[in-house]
Parts: sequence; C-alpha cells; structure tokens
Amino acid sequence: MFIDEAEIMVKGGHGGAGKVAFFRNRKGASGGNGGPGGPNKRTGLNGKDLYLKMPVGTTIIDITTNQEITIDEKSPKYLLCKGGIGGLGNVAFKTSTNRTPKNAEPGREGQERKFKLILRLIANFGLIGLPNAGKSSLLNKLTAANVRTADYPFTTLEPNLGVYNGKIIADVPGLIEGASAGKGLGIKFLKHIEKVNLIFHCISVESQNIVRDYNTVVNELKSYNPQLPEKKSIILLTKIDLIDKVEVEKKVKELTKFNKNVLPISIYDDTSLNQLKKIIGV
Ligand SMILES: Nc1nc2c(ncn2[C@@H]2O[C@H](COP(=O)(O)OP(=O)(O)O)[C@@H](O)[C@H]2O)c(=O)[nH]1
Ligand SMILES: [Mg+2]
Repeated sequence: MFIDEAEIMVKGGHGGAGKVAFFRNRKGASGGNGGPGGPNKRTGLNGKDLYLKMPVGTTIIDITTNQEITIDEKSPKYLLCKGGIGGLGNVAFKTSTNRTPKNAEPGREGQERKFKLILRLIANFGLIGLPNAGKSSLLNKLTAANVRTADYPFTTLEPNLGVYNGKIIADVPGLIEGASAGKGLGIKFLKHIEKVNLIFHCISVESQNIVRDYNTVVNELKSYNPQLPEKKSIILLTKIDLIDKVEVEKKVKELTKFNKNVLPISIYDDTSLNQLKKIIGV
C-alpha cells in the first residue's frame, strides 16, 4: 500500500541518574554524572542516537507548534528530540563543609514531540486529468512502469511513478468534479504534483466538452492549492487515433483559449509520443 501520511510520537532517551558513591577510604563522594553515572567520578555513557530514515521530500510538522521542515538532499539530518540531561552525581554536591553528600540527581526525561509526516513525491513531471483520460497508459508507454489501465474510471487508486531518461513522471489519479470535497479518491494525491516542474494535463478526445472538462480539473486544483493552476503546464489532447484529423484540429483550436501549449497525442502514434519524449528528455 502507498502510505504518504503518518503521525508519530518521538521521545528522546532518559538522561540517566547520577551516582551516589564514595571513595574506598570514605574520604569523599565519588559518584559521577548520569546517565547512569559510575563510581570514581565516572560520567555515564551517552545513549546512542536513534536515526529514523525518511524519504527525501518528506515534510515533518510538529503537531503542537506547527513548525515544519522538509527533508531535501541539501539538509538531510535533523534533530527531532533531544535526549534528557544526565543527573549530577554526588561529587557535584560536595562542599567545603560536606565532603560526603548522599544525594544525586535522577536525570531528566528526554524531549517528547508529536509529528505529522507528509511525503510529497519528488517528480519532475505530473500527469493529471479526469479518470480515463489516458494518464496511466502514457506513463506505461513512456516508462518501464506497468500500471493497470482500463476503460473505466478509478483503475488507478494510488499515484504511480515511472522514469524516462532519468526524469521521474508521476501519474496522479482520481481527479473528478467534487474531488476537493472528497468525492471519488478525493484530492489527497494532489500534494504529489506540488513539486513537479511541469504538469501534463490530459484530456481525451472522447470528452463531450473538452473546455468544461479542462475547467473542472483546474477548479479542483485551485480548491486544493490556489497556486497549483499557476504551475507550468501543457495540455495533452489524448487518444487522437479515435477521431479523424479534422476533428483533432477543431479540438486543439478549442483548447488554445487557455493559452497553453496543446500537444495532440496517442499511445498508438509514435510521432506524437516522440514529441512528448522531447519535452521530457530535455
Ligand atoms: N484508442 C486509444 N485508447 C487509449 C489511449 N490511451 C489510453 N487509452 C485507453 O483508455 C482507457 C483509459 O486509459 P487509462 O490509461 O487507464 O486512463 P487513466 O484513468 O487516465 O489512467 C484504457 O482502456 C486505455 O487502453 C490512446 O491513445 N488511444
Ligand atoms: Mg490510471
């Protein structure tokens, strides 16, 4: 299963107690600091650091403070929770009048924090569009991905990734009218296109109203994140093998009103696929 959100509780180690001990001759305190401290003023060992491995692209949000950081290649290591400070041993409590104090500190609790983890896939390109627009078929055609495709909606229930020429392409499923209100798969997967450099907005020639279908998807993007429709995008008019050239031209013309580049394409037409590969390959 594809998990892209999780909540975790992290707790730093306990500091460990300081030691109450005395030198053999009973001439003075010898308990070292935690944790836990040893005799002969030995300071206890520090606990081993615990590292949690997370994929690059994971955002870590402190649920209490809303403070957030995102793991990227440049800053791969963060301290989530500090371990507790060790307690002072009885040596620390020696005074000129009391050489043999019998008290030591217990050591402190480690820090405890709750985090929400959100994974946004790091993809260069994102395929979006209504169900059945041909997104998964294109991903399969361009890359070694082997995603199930079929002529009914919601064959793809999770985002899929493929690699072409070292570039990662994400197939983001399930956008329909009302997705932002939770219909269908909802818009939970849209976080995965927030970081792509270029969006391919797929519309099938089978659409009865390509302008309306285009707007439907853009509106859902907008409800999720008002900046998303501002992202660089290209319209892919898909499955052009199903209609004749004149009809394709007409539909391309209809789509030019959105001031986007429109690329007519079919998985059965290598010339059009090569044009798409050129865009991805650079
Ligand atoms: N004729 C034709 N059918 C296609 C083309 N691309 C996809 N399809 C078919 O359209 C249906 C939906 O495709 P799919 O990739 O699952 O769409 P998705 O829901 O957007 O991922 C499948 O039956 C595909 O075989 C194409 O270029 N030409
Ligand atoms: Mg699909």
